[in-house]
Amino acid sequence: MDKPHMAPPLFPPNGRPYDPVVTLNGWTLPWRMKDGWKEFHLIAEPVRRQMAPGMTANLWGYNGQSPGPTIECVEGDKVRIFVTNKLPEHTTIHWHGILLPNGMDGVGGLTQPQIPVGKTFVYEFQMKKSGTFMYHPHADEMVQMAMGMMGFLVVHPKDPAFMRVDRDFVFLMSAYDIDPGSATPKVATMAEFNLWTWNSRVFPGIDHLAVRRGDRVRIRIGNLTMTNHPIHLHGYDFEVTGTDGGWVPKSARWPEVTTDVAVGQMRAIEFTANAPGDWAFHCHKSHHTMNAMGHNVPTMIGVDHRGVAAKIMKLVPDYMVMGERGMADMGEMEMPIPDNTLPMMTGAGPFGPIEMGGMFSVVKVREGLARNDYRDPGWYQHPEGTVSYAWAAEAPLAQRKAPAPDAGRILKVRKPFGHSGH
Ligand SMILES: [Cu+2]
Repeated sequence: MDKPHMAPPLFPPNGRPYDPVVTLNGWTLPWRMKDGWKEFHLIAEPVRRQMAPGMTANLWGYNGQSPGPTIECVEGDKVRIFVTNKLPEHTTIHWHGILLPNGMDGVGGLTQPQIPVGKTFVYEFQMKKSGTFMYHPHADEMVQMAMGMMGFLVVHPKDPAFMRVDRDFVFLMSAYDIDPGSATPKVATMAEFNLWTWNSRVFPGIDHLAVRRGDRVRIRIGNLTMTNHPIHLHGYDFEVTGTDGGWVPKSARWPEVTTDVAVGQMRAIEFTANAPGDWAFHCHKSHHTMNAMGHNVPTMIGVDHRGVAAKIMKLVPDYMVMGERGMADMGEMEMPIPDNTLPMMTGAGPFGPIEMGGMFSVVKVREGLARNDYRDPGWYQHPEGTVSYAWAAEAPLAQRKAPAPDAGRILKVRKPFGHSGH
């Protein structure tokens, strides 16, 4: 797969019928039927993945892309999955959440020998239940997952009417530590990642989720990063209807607008798209909606450093004064950055800079889209009088808390330096 854009849903050409999913910035792996078995072929190999226009990373993945293609099958299917190892080291594949014979579980050393370089192994099992699953290596896991090896696995219900939705989106969350100006992740990083991705893409490279008004929508999310991600949708409340353990019974669901997806977990959320608009959809950790940046910068809010800046500019003509009013300026400033590096916060909307990066996209709910049309419908046209507006007259007096008695005192504080944590 050479394109970073979402492939149209792959309707099953044979086997049991089902309503296919769509993979954000990804695709579904075709199969062949052989003597009642559904045969898939994954090739583990180094890939190049464009994370957003302007930056491409050297990753490892499957069949030309990271994450690998989505595998779709149906409850009851007998699947045979060939795995060819074209990596420079051995690997395996573990089928996360699938109930299968122990020897098919893919844990190198424990349930099978690792797949040597250049060899092909076969996994065979029957899909006992429908749901939301994933696949990833269980061999040199730290390195192989830090390099982007993972993929989505959806098992559709045998009865297509069960849990039926109109649009079913899937993506995996992964994180990378790629120094500005470079292209290969630092695989030993444990916590300080600088690129928080959905399907190894960052905003503004992540597909929009185009939805027809009135559609029942499911979004399935899996987390293979090293931390949890509270995933937040604007404009709607939703319910978690499935996990990697199975479907959640109706009586056990509750309404949410944010659902935390912990490490190694998957969540399927559902809502009925009755409110048109461009609704932000993102991780609620504010550092996870940013792209790579140096985090070792002091807080400059309230510091007047114009005098110092003039002196520095004699030595460094390109020096930029920034941060004393906050950092929003960076959303539009044209600061020189190294090649193959994305701005920390970026993206342009109909009203100006969006000032985002990382795990951010937009659910675009529109009237009258065609049934399987996932193309970007453009920006929302707001009905007259429904957009927040500038107040032309004098602002009415607001109540404010009385200032503290010592509010006028100037505090002389040495600012603590250093910020190394997310
Ligand atoms: Cu996050």
